[in-house]
Amino acid sequence: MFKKILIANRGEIAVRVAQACHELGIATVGVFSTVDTGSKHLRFMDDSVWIGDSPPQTSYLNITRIVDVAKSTGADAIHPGYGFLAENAEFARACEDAGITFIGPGSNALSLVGDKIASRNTVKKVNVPIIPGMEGSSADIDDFRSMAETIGYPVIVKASLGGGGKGMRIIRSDAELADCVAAGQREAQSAFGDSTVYLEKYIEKPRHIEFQVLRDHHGNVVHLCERECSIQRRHQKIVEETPSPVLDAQLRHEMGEAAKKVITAAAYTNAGTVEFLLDHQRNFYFLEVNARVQVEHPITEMVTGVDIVRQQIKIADGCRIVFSQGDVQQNGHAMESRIYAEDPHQQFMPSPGRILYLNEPQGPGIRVDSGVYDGWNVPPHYDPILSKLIAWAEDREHCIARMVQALEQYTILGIRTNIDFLSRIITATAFRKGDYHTHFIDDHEQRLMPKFKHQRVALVGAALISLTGKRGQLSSKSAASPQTTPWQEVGRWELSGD
Ligand code: MV4
Repeated sequence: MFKKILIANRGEIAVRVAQACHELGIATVGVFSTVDTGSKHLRFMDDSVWIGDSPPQTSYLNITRIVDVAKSTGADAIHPGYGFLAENAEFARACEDAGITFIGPGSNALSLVGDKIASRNTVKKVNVPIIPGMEGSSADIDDFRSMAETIGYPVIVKASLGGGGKGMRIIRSDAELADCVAAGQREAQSAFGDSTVYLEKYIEKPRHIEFQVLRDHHGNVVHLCERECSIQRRHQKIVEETPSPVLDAQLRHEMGEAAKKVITAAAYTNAGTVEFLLDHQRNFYFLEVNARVQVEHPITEMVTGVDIVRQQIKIADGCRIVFSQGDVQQNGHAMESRIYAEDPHQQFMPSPGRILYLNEPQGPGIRVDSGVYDGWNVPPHYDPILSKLIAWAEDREHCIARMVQALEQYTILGIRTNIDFLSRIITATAFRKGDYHTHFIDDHEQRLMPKFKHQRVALVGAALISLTGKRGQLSSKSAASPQTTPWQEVGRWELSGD
């Protein structure tokens, strides 16, 4: 087994990976940028090394520097977490060349799944359904036009090296086609350094369902069932759950087997996620492979009992997966809410700054994967995710109840967060019924957006209580102590009744 692993990341995922390392008796090397000198993840490292200035380009994306630190500290392997260099084939190759194990797929598999046109062709060969569309790009707009006529409008133009929605454009008629393809090419060039785009049939309001797969270096492959990630805003997932409210055993089996075929066809090893779109007739289509541990991996861990990060490390070390598909079971229901430092009142702009007070929820079935602490100054340079709140219970209704309570208990003062916004999603009638899709947030904007008026009333109320000293009247739950302020006593609260 590895003796020492460098964790090339920060925040909650670096903490998560360090914990898995220590459970396996593996030492950890943390890395940090200038602004991250006091970051929480470093408390979980045996050794920490400064890798550069605060901008990601000079630190967490600095391939040569990170490989050099791994060499000089004697690390045998690097875990990239998610984001930053996690799906960078050049980085995986640099690790391979330096004799350091990259904990993820090989650089060839990484290149293949990073190329949408190439992966569509690979997937098609093993008879997994792909969205009808082009199987190669073209420099000729007439090829786009004839494909659009064959599959019918609406169509969508996508960047071959794209992901996360960049370079995508929906085209609803022939009149828009040429301009949209050209705009897609320009956007792809500037975002990915490659202007290759292709056309697909546009699927209206699909559900996003992904399968977690593990594949070892001995050809063993298992899937750990699905995660439904349809609740997202601007291609950023916010709430995920498993099982999906819409899959039955038959469809789960078909999609799971398809996911394993995709991973095997790509000669992919380690943990990977196969994303599918599900349309209203319950047809599923391969979308893409995510070649990393995902933000939302904990919900799969909660229902299957499999520690995905531990499996990643063991697979990278050459171990066999010791359980088979028949051993994988979904036990109960799990849901994740992503806690972001962003302001729903200001178009969800990032809200960096000092955390003045932090109360993370706890209790039966509650897990918090957190990258922050009380007093930490959340820097503006990186993704604004603070933590992930995960709830587990024996069924979906109880899981929702636990999530609602835990969000209620979650207090972060000093910066703006999306916690109230998350509560409104979880308590929305359509969500409770499992009746949602990838356009849920747009379609329910009225109900989900915060209401300024009530916040102002709340602020005045709190100020009055503070001045008059009549504490404890707002909430019977709080045990007033002379050391605390009303803000701390009341936790999170909101006036309603519009
Ligand atoms: C689509 C689609 C509909 N039809 N492709 C968005 C991110 C990128 N990975 C793929 N995406 C989509 N591709 C076709 N042919 C709708 C989306 C999409 C989406 C997909 C998954 C989760 C959320 C989404 C939100 C909007 C659009």
